[in-house]
Amino acid sequence: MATQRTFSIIKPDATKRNLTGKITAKFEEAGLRVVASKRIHLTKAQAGEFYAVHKERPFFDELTTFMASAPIVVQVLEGEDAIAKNREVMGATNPAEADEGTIRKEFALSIGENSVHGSDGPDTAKEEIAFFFSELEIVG
Ligand code: DAT
Ligand code: MG
Repeated sequence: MATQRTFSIIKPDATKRNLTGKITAKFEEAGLRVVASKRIHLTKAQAGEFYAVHKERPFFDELTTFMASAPIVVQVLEGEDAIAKNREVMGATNPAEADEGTIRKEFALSIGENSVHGSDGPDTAKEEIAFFFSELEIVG
């Protein structure tokens, strides 16, 4: 597996609790390199655009309200098999089902306030990176 890039969000529940550094350290310890990073505050409409794939789901309103409730940190992570590796470090969507040592096991508050987002495949990684970053902002 070659070097890959994936897209990550440190979500509002985590930025509010000042966990940006602790979560970033988990990525770095797993061999992922932060090659782009910025702190932003989404509008609810922007959160809806980003999570458009979930717009028919019952939790869509809760999800987009939450994602616009406080700042987030968006990052591009680079490394060997970065997409799968990031999903591994994140842990299961529901923290009650997440493995020991994962970010969600350690930090997530609930299935909704689950501290991190990570791309689920190469196509979504590409789309999600382009949603937030220009090529000039990504420095490998
Ligand atoms: P993941 O973030 O692990 O890729 P997902 O893509 O299925 O999970 O869902 C996106 C986000 O939506 C998830 O991180 C939190 C929220 N979500 C998912 N299922 C939910 C539920 N049953 N209740 C509330 N929020 C939920
Ligand atoms: Mg997902």
